[in-house]
Amino acid sequence: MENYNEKDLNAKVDEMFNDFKTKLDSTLNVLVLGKVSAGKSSFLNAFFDREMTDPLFTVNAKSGETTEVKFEKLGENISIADTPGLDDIVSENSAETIKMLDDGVDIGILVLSGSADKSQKKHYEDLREKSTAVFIVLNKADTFSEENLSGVIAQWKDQLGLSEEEEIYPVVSRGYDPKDKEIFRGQEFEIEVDNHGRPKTIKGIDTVRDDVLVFLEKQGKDLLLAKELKDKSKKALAIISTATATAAGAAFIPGSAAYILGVQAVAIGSLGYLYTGEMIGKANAISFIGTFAAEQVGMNLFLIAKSFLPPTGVIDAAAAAVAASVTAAMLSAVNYILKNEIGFGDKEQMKSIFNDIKEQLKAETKSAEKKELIKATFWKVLIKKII
Ligand SMILES: Nc1nc2c(ncn2[C@@H]2O[C@H](COP(=O)(O)OP(=O)(O)OP(=O)(O)O)[C@@H](O)[C@H]2O)c(=O)[nH]1
Ligand SMILES: [Mg+2]
Repeated sequence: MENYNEKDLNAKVDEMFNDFKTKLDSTLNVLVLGKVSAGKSSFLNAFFDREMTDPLFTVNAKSGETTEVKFEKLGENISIADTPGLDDIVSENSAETIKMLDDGVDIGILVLSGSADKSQKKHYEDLREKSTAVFIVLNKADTFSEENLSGVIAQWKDQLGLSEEEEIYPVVSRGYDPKDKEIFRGQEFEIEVDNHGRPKTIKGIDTVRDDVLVFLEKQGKDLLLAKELKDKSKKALAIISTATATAAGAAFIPGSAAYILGVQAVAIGSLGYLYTGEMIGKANAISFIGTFAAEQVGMNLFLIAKSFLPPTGVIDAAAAAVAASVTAAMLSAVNYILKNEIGFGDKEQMKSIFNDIKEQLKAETKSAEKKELIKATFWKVLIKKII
């Protein structure tokens, strides 16, 4: 056993957990520009995973030209401005949106529709200037045939002066206009919804959102968006497999017990925030780790670390597999409890879920090599089967 002491372990875990909390205290500012009726409000509803009957932005409220700036907050941290153009923000003196521009826009989204025209270049340049990252979508992709779509995108790239590699995402955000109906053989039908209440007409939004999430992860802001999504499973799986691979990698480095505990505590905090939108306290996160990893409830960090981390000098792939399996099992158990809204009250139940998962993982990773164990993709495949 390495020379840890309780004080050092606590200090390291504190530091990592506080860093994580600070990141979540930040804000996410999203600014959307695009011409009238391009589908900006529809796109935002789809992007933020809204139910058809509960849109964030009203779609097609009135016919004719509307140049109003709309501003919405999602929870404490997310601000969204839905605007026809920056000139309108200034002329309307939209205080909240002006503040957003001063604070800094994280994500600028240009919503295009129809065939390419030069008029959107100004919007694109405004977004470039104001936002950390710009994403461009071609909405109403359903109004083009498959064959024409790539040509239209190429023309838009040309008009906006984009390079070949810069992406324009074709999307369909239709479904939030209360008057909109499906027409089949001349008859009108209501638009159908999926099991989360989202219109089934939506297409391509996940691809844009995944890329936005990849960008936000680098800024430490991905959870702010991910917690808004109806389907948490993709992000939950990413949190669990990344933390597990990190724990496996760290297990090869002597003196990393505190770091591994910190990784586990932060991952528990992340899962809690993803599902509930609230922060789990550090003490709670540690107590979960104790529940899972230690023989008895209420062990201190030192004993917890000792119970699953290998002694110095014999850190081999098998020992790392144990540290990783414990990490994967505890996070999968936390995920199970959050997903099924069971509550963390029943410690015996938590332990039993944990032990079942740990045994499965141990069996599956017995002969895995070091280079596999430290890969998040390796764990993703295994954990996906379990959670
Ligand atoms: N066919 C099709 N129609 C869409 C799509 N997205 C939105 N629409 C429709 O286009 C119309 C305008 O959509 P909005 O979301 O209100 O557009 P907007 O850009 O917010 O419009 P303003 O706020 O008035 O500038 C509505 O009838 C939508 O249902 C799409 O992907 N395909
Ligand atoms: Mg609108």
